[in-house]
Amino acid sequence: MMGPNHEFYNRRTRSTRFNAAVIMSTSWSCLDCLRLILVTSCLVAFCWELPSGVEAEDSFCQALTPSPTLTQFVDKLPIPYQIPVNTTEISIGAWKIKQKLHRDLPPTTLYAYGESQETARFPGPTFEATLDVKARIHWENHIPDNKHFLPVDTSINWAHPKHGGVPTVVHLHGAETESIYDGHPDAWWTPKGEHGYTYVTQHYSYPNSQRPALLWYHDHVVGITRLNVLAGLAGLYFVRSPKDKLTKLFPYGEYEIPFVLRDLQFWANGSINFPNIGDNATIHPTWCPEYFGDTILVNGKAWPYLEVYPRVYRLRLLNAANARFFNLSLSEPSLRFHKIGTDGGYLETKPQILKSLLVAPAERLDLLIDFSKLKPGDVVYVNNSAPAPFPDGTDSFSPPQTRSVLKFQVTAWPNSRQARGRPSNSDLRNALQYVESARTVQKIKYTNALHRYLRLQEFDDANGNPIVSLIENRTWRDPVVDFPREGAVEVWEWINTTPDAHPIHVHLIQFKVLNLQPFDENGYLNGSCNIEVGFSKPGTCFTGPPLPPKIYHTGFKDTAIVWPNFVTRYGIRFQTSDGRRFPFDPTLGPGYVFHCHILDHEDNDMMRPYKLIH
Ligand SMILES: *[C@@H]1O[C@H](CO)[C@@H](O)[C@H](O)[C@H]1NC(C)=O
Ligand SMILES: *[C@@H]1O[C@H](CO)[C@@H](O)[C@H](O)[C@H]1NC(C)=O
Ligand SMILES: *[C@@H]1O[C@H](CO)[C@@H](O)[C@H](O)[C@H]1NC(C)=O
Ligand SMILES: *[C@@H]1O[C@H](CO)[C@@H](O)[C@H](O)[C@H]1NC(C)=O
Ligand SMILES: *[C@@H]1O[C@H](CO)[C@@H](O)[C@H](O)[C@H]1NC(C)=O
Ligand SMILES: *[C@@H]1O[C@H](CO)[C@@H](O)[C@H](O)[C@H]1NC(C)=O
Ligand SMILES: *[C@@H]1O[C@H](CO)[C@@H](O)[C@H](O)[C@H]1NC(C)=O
Ligand SMILES: [Cu+2]
Repeated sequence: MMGPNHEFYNRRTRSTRFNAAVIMSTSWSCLDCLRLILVTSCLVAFCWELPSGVEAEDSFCQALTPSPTLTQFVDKLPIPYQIPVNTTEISIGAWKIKQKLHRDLPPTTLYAYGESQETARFPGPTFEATLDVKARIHWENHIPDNKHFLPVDTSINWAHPKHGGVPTVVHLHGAETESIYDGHPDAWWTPKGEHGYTYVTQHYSYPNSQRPALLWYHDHVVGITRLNVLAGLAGLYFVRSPKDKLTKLFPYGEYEIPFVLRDLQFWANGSINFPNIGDNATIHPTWCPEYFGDTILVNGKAWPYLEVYPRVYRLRLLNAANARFFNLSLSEPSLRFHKIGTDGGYLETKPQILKSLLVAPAERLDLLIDFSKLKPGDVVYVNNSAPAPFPDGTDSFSPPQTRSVLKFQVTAWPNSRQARGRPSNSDLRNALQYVESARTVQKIKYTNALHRYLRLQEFDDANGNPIVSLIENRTWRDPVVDFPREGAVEVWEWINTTPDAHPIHVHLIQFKVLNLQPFDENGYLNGSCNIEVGFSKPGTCFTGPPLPPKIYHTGFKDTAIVWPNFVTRYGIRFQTSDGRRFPFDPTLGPGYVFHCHILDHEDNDMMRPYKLIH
């Protein structure tokens, strides 16, 4: 449940960033004015005369103007509509839309997925795929803008379409799929028909031959993923096992609730407030190391409520935020989260009974909550206690309102349903027993595994502002150096020398977190000790033994939290998550990628390509 022992790591200060944020976010101050003068060279007199807020079109990295105050829990939780997917191809577009994200907020401009502009929403439609039944989707781009409505930073590697337009490409996160359908960052397309150099097709096909799980689809264009996903290009995708459907042991239909979490910041007119002036605008005009919004949304509504009957519910949770981690808890002390699955499907261990849940960007959780002992009229809040950035942030980016997420409102059964629909209270026990009995623990041998060492490193400017974070000191554009063999078992050791926890995602496969081990960061970086010495000899930088994976690391994962000042080891088998050969040739096409899922990091080179070989 707890993070690693804090004594193990060596905090670097973040004072520059936090001080600026505290000063800038309070109100229109002299400092704001000075910074505006510096950046936009407006006149002092002009600055002082304008009323507070109105002129603040410029938005400083990590010092955003607070959003308008919004009453919490006034909007009903929306449920994205479902579309079954199978071998009959359907067309899904990216559209420019306006959507109401809160009762009192004017409609917000978004880019979103849908079959038409009228039906496009954030989150996009929920796709319902069936195990081992191919799904065909034709992904289209109908975004009419010549220029993105969010600020593109051209100083970082990005798609750079010559004829303008907003490029898009779709990654089905967690899917075990051919690389031509994986949404490779350079395989983008624009409405004008221009595309990136690894583009092959927009007619995608997903085999759905993997452990049944909740996946999600989202944009993945090189250098603007953070903008396209923030703009709304994301949605859920279930791979369902027909067996699960038949047993009906788990709450389903209206009792299975998709729960897409994210944070955003707004201007009073409803527009998304995204920084257009970077920490160090000389180096990166608009790029900002992490985007944190002060408004928490679930399924595209700010602080919604959900009416629940006194029974068991299943929550399918995704953290779709750019950078915010959530540590969720329930205000009703008698309730627990029963965690039955994660990114790669059901747990292979017993369900976990938890009071709190740490969930990083892109991670998913499959949860049961039993409201059956509660009375009509009872309310239960879902609260959040994670600092931002995680784990060493202060309150600057987690103002009090970000501590609340959603309100469950317990309601009496309608008379009509009292008789038929009301399930017995033993539901939870049966469901949990089913998960336990259905588990097939896969024994994977790591003894002869090849080890890859992947150093995560942040580079700062002279004032301590992060400028870039790299993996093995290589950029996205450096050549591929990682060529795992199809079917091989490998251990990927993430050596995190930065102050942040990074949710590191590997495409194509589901992995297991094997362990994590603390090390001396200074010694490692100055070369006085070593880590990359193989399995037989222990590295000399370690300051303690390997620790077992944390509770949020268990199960099959495609994205996991890599702690600062620890080496986190992923055990990877380059096969399907259920231990079969891939039903396609994974060595073909542009290849796969691994990256940090803090999208602001990913876009600024914390992403690398990799390719499989036979
Ligand atoms: C999450 O919050 C709970 C309190 O609600 C706390 O006990 C727990 O340590 C936190 N988890 C992490 C990983 O910080
Ligand atoms: C909304 O307000 C912001 C801040 O004043 C401004 O920059 C933006 O252009 C406005 N958007 C619209 C659509 O009016
Ligand atoms: C296949 O998907 C289409 C489009 O969503 C749907 O209309 C149809 O019912 C599905 N067919 C099957 C056999 O599920
Ligand atoms: C949880 O959030 C609710 C609603 O904002 C608040 O009233 C309550 O005090 C919070 N509980 C905790 C433990 O923070
Ligand atoms: C930007 O970085 C350069 C190089 O480190 C540094 O000289 C300059 O002071 C930085 N500017 C700001 C505004 O921090
Ligand atoms: C990273 O690579 C650059 C050249 O691309 C080199 O100048 C620098 O010394 C390297 N830094 C580290 C820490 O390896
Ligand atoms: C390297 O780091 C170690 C451990 O922090 C420290 O003891 C040592 O003095 C450093 N050496 C140099 C050359 O900076
Ligand atoms: Cu990161």
